[in-house]
Amino acid sequence: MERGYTVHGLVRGQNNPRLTNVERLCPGIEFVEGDLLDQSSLIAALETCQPTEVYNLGAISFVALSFKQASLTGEVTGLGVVRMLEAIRTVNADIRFYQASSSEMFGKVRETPQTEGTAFHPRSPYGVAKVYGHYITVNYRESYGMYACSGILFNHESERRGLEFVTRKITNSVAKIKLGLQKQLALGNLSARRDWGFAGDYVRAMHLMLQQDEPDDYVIATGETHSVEEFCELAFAHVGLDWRDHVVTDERFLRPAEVDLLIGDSTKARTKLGWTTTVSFPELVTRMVESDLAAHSAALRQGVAGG
Ligand code: G4F
Repeated sequence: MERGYTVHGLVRGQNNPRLTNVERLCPGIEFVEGDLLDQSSLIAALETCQPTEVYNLGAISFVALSFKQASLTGEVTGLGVVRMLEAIRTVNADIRFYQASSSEMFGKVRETPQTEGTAFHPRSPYGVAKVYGHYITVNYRESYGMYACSGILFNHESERRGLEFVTRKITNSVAKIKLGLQKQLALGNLSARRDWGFAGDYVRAMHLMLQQDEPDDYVIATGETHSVEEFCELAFAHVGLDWRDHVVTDERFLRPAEVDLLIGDSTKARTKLGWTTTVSFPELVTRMVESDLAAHSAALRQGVAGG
């Protein structure tokens, strides 16, 4: 929107509770009804908005949930992509398309670091569905000459991250523990390693991909990897606490199959798109902890003021 775009957000369901959140965070977005499960609704949405660019970030994106709702994940996260591509082909084949592919496609990694050429070995129904989304995007580009790009994004975080994901779960708990609102934080696999970057930087990469002369696929990553344990250590230390005094492990948060290590090589994006990161790992942890601290402190003050 800062770049002068009119932005339409696709909303599904009768009374989607997330609508209020998005309206609060990004006032000015225009909403249009549509559902990745429903082909005709996507065609209608494109006919209404007449977009020049479509960013498909829609998915069941929580890996743990995908094990419990595997076929729904396939429908939304996988087949949803082909429905959107078909809608574009029907309404206006010149629309530029961005598919949010994921480093979860690398899964049980075949090489380190992972590049655009690394073979996929997904470890969850989510990862499998994303592999389908990735290849159908490549296929529509090759078959129909569509301007379709796939961004293979490694984990990207910010203070807007959902509380179910490990980074925000940690920073939110750190804030609550610091303020005396919570005592312990229960986590699953502490030794999993991720390449965590700042979401704002990654959104710039998505936009850059659609401004090139030719469509292509790009890995977007920081090139650093850190464990969940390291994330805890930094987050707790930021408020003067020792993570070992508060973190417990709980097998309920372990996954049937785990992705142990992710670290991306984004040389292609850095060279061809001129893309760079602006937020370091310690800065990312700090800004997320600070944001949760501010929110819980404010709520506490209001609670006290209101009796
Ligand atoms: O934060 P996570 O749930 O993210 P995950 O599974 O890496 O997926 C995220 O990044 C992908 C990009 O690579 C996206 F495609 C995807 O949509 C999503 O945004 O888990 C990170 C790691 C995992 O290894 C998990 O097992 O943290 C480990 N973990 C340990 N304890 C936990 C917990 N994860 C969660 N969510 N909750 C825990 O208590």
